[in-house]
Amino acid sequence: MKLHDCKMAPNPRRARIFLAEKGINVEKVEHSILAGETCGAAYLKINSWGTVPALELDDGTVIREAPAIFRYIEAEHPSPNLLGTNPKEAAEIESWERFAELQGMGAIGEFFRNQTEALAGRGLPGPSKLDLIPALVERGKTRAAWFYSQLDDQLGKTEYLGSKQYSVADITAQCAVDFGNAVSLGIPDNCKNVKRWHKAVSARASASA
Ligand SMILES: N[C@@H](CCC(=O)N[C@@H](CS)C(=O)NCC(=O)O)C(=O)O
Repeated sequence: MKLHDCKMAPNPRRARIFLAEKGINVEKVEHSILAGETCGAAYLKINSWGTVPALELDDGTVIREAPAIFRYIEAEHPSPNLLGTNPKEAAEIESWERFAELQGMGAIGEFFRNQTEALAGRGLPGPSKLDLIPALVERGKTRAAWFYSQLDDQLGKTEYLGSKQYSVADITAQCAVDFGNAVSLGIPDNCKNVKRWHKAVSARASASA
């Protein structure tokens, strides 16, 4: 099994943290997004969507999309549980995990991508060849503020995002927040609950993955 990866990108980090939490070591194959390797012919043969992470199994199956990787690994290695232990908890975790990707990662990605010259002509991940849209920089910032406020409300009620236990919802939110930190969209000062939670998830050994 090997993980198609890009060390500086936030979505492959979701898979790396998940694997680290499970105590699973896999070979990592680095593909530089900024150098265009994920859109190059060699990588598109592995994953025609041109995205990372992708998990390649020993039989050649390629699993794309971080949540599909989570599901596969959790089924093969159930312990420690990261997707929820009963239907209600699993649903809560999945809703927050999706929110963290779509509203957190999505907003911060929109902010970052549309002002990054190195990504000109690559308006969306993968071989889209779409123009950047500068107006999405400001929109991404506004969306990110809403993401942080929703996170803060929830983390004022629960220790972790999706449930009482640490879960994949925390992993994706952590990757989104650290992406925000890296591109000057860090945790707003008034989001004390997000700060408390971020300190806790950052202290886990998996945070360095
Ligand atoms: N929904 C996908 C997101 C994957 C994604 O967008 N990955 C980014 C890196 S953070 C990527 O592959 N970018 C390639 C590009 O920008 O061309 C998942 O869950 O894996």
